[in-house]
Amino acid sequence: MTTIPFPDPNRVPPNLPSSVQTSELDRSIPILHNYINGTFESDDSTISSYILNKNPAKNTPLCYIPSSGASQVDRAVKAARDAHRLGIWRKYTPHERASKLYKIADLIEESYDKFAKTESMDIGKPESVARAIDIDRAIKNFRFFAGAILHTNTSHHDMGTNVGFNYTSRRPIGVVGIIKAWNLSIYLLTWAIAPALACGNCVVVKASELTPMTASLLAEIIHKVDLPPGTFNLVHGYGSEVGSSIVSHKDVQCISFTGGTVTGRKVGSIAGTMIKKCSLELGGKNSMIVFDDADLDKATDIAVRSSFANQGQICLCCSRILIQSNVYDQFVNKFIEKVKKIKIGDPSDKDTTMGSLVSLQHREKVLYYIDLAKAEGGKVLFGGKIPSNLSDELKEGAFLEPTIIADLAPNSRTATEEIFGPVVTLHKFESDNEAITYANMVEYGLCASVQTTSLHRAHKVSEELETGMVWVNTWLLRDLRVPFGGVKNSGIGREGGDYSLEFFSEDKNICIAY
Ligand code: TXE
Repeated sequence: MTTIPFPDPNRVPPNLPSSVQTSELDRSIPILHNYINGTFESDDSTISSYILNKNPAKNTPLCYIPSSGASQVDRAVKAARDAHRLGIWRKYTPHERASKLYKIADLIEESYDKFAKTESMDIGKPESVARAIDIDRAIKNFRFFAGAILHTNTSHHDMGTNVGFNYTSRRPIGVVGIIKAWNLSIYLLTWAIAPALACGNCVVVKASELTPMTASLLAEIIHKVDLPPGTFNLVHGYGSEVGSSIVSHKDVQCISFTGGTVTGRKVGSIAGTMIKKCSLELGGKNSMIVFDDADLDKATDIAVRSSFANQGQICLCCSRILIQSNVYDQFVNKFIEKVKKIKIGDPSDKDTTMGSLVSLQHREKVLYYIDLAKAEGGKVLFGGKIPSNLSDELKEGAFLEPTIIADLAPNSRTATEEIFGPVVTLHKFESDNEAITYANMVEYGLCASVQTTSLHRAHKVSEELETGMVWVNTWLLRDLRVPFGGVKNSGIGREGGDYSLEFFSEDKNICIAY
């Protein structure tokens, strides 16, 4: 089994927030509580320590979350299991469930500003990005799947008269564990919570300990719409405690996970051993291929977004740009000119287009890779440093310049390992086949972006790429009905549209003899 190499552990600390004993809490900092069986557990005396969640742009305290463990998870799973057995939620008609999901979407929309500000502070992304992407999509996720269950259908197979016929009975699975990463917190959480609830399941949810806040805002909204107690449960804590307890709990029948491939392997191995349904949306090392017939103005606009959106912390970011050699210089000059216009600053400032990374530890990981790139012969054409002109308020933040590195071998570690930050490597290629070979030479296979004005080339190259998704002359243009997911070390399974409804359900074939 190929291992995913990781930076030098002596140089790069784990990407985890610190915790304090209950007795040492700073009572001026708010506490976000677990939400179990319809109750915010503000009096859980069994919690012995709390995780301190910080604003990564200012390195200032935002809130505490309970460092929960197996006992809190067990209570949450029991609540979900009992609720499912009682059957109030799963016996709602699709219309009744849809109306609750539409109500959740409406209440998120009513608190749009609060969600956007909170997500921005929690992750470090510009508030304008949280507003345009994350919160907009959270609302759309609930509305999309509320509508989906009103229009979906299941199959019927007729064996001919006097023989028999079959119908597919689609039912909820039961208790679903939803564990998501920090980079697009409420966006990823709602992408699984909405369909799981729409299909009649009960859920036990864990947000990343790095970005817990909008998950708690969602719990407040779900409490307001009055879902049957136990239908939705939120347990905060470290992944190694709460996440692993959810995955390994005997009464959790299905797991929807988004995160790193290293952790995804752990989750998948436990789910496999326990025969649980499991969807793994993992890491990526995606390529953008720029052919000589591409519109270079458009291609460089797309490259700025696909390289540096969310500070490069999106599994779909294209961190390797493969450029046909006869347009290489033109592309690079245009690309750098546009990257120079990126404005690093206070995420709450409306003019900011690049915020901070999610944590100082994660920035250390990205800086490690920039040093590795230099050691592997790379040349930093732009960026590569901690910005020197930050205000006093931002000096402690996890900021990093957008970084462009050239002259690395396409099979170098820097060009094949997931960095998950604002770093792109540039590589020349001669022929179409060489571009495809370079694009496919990584262990990941999430997505790719192909820039060409030749339809033939677009079809041919897209078919040859070992990825779950390809965008041609665009990037991250999303239709929620399409299959979303990767191949190789980017994960297993597809979510989106009917793929999600099928994943979060159990289909039973019932055959009736005439
Ligand atoms: O993910 P983790 P992290 C990549 C990116 C990043 C790396 C690690 O390279 O640097 O993954 O990121 C929970 N059992 N992506 O640290 O550790 C954890 O609490 C069960 C790509 O965020 O995988 C969190 O809620 N759960 C990715 C979630 O898993 C566990 C987006 C993800 O944590 C657990 C983010 C365990 N043993 C990072 N350990 C993408 N594909 O979008 C942790 N968790």
